[in-house]
Amino acid sequence: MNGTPKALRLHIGIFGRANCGKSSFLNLVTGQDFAIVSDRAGTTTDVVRKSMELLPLGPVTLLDTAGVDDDSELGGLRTGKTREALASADVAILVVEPNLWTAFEEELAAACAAQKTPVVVVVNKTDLATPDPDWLSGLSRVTAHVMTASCKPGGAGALHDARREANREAGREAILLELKRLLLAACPEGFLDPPAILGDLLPSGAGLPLAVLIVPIDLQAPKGRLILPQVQAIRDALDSDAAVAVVKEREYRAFLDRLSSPPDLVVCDSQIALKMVADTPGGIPATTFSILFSRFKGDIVAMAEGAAALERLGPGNRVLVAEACTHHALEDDIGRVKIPRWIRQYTGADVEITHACGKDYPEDLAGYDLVVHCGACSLTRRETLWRIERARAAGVPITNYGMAISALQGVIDRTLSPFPAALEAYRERLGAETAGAKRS
Ligand SMILES: Nc1nc2c(ncn2[C@@H]2O[C@H](COP(=O)(O)OP(=O)(O)OP(=O)(O)O)[C@@H](O)[C@H]2O)c(=O)[nH]1
Ligand code: SF4
Ligand SMILES: [Mg+2]
Repeated sequence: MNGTPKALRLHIGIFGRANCGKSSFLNLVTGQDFAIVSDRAGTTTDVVRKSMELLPLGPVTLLDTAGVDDDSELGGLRTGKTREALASADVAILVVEPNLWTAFEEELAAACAAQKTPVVVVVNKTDLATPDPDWLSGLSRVTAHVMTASCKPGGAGALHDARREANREAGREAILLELKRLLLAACPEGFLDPPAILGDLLPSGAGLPLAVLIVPIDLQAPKGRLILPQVQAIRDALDSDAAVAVVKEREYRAFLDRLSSPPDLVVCDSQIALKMVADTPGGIPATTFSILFSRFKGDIVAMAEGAAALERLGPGNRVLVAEACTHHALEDDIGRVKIPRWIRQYTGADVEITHACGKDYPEDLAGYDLVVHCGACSLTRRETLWRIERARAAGVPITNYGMAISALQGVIDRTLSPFPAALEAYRERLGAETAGAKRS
């Protein structure tokens, strides 16, 4: 499966000895009683497939398999199917019981290693026995991705006990979040391949497409060069057999007037989005570098939805402005000065704004009403997706600087127009936010 086209869904196989809780774990992940669970070893007799959306990984197929140590009559066949599932898995979840690692687990791990399938070990049934710390740390020789879990079934009357049900749901959420973290870290590179930067926004077929990039050459621009996102956008346009013109903000309008036909795409620095939109005739797809990179680096739909939360910020609300690297703050620093100022001007409220730099992205985001993240140029796509996922798990909307600026300047409908799914998500969320604000 190496080099798998990115459109394919990630296949996650669940393996382990009979009765260790593979089907229970599948049910926990899906949130449904999908696979049959019983205390009789050998319950799962064939591979059970369940496709679902597992954010931030996207579409996945989970494969629940028959225990590999099953020695019943059907064992050989089942083991054969389990073997087939192992061959087709892009990531293997190895479910084990606390302090139990025998030849079966060793053989499974070796089979995964032989075919270079990344492994996540889930030590299940931790409500029955506590894993010995040495045993647990010894698993690092198999994989760096190890977690503990309990899929303990609910006792009689549990469904009627609201508190117990809430606790169980919280436990499920915690297990799911840790699983997502490990899957994100373990999954093969190909599945996290970023989408194009802008090539797919240009027309293909007859004619030479033209992208116009408006870049600021001001005091904050590095001397003698362009910054990385600008260079990457140029390269992507060239890779897409398009022509690309780079122009400063001041010359942009005159440049447009010189063209005999309109450009196919205009991209500008977020901070001049308002002017770019005013200068760009309607009908020309127009966006910002930040919005392009919110897609390339992370999840544009989540970031667009998050921008709608600006609408309901009011006094006492808390916003986290997060930057992925530490840098010397400039006088009119975007994260420290401009974004806080614009948010307060827009909302007319004394919103509380906290900053987090570098690796200090808080573990617990639950106390915030919105996270506004920087462009994350120093983070990998995996890292950015994980930050977005943590916000999502805490129920906190997240957006990025450029998306927020477009919303605060009132031009986000235009700058999101090349991305219909993101625009729709923004509008839907905005509708919900404004309805909520009117009610309260
Ligand atoms: N206490 C406890 N019981 C669990 C846990 N996970 C699963 N079980 C129980 O263990 C038994 C086996 O669970 P299954 O999910 O059917 O195990 P399996 O690995 O799919 O089993 P096979 O399909 O037979 O290979 C069931 O009685 C489950 O309720 C757990 O974390 N804690
Ligand atoms: S966008 Fe974020 S990661 Fe990139 S330089 Fe700015 S603060 Fe650092
Ligand atoms: Mg089973």
